[in-house]
Amino acid sequence: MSNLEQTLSIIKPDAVERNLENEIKEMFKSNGFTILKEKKIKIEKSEAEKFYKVHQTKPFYSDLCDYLSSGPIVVIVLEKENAVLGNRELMGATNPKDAEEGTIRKKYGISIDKNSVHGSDSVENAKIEIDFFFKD
Ligand code: IDP
Ligand code: MG
Repeated sequence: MSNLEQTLSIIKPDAVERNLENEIKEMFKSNGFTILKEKKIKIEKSEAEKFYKVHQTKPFYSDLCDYLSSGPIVVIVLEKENAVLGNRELMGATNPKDAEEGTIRKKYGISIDKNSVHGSDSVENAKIEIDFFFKD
């Protein structure tokens, strides 16, 4: 049965800063994802705090929000069959040290905080996150 999904990816400041935007987008395309929407933006810390609200009790929350708002990011809506899980697999583990060979974070991630990409973790959150950046 067909299960076309959309998911939100963010190319984080560490990757944009190293000009990895096109290489990462090529990885999405060569893995069968369609880029439906994309924009390069810079967000305020208050917006990062909203986006990462689920992590507000974590010790790394403030640093995380400082980081996501520290420079330009590219927000992307990806579409594919089972896109949410597929993107999580292509991204690799949160800590690049634990990421599998061939994943984006293994290839480009620097550290657990500078791990180059974000990806929605469920279909429900994907909808919320896509709306967050693309609701007009
Ligand atoms: P995910 O990005 O793989 O979904 P989450 O657990 O949702 O990982 O965490 C969101 C982001 O917070 C991670 O991508 C990472 O940059 C950062 N993060 C997660 N855990 C830690 C930590 O233990 N120390 C510092 N930063 C962390
Ligand atoms: Mg997450």
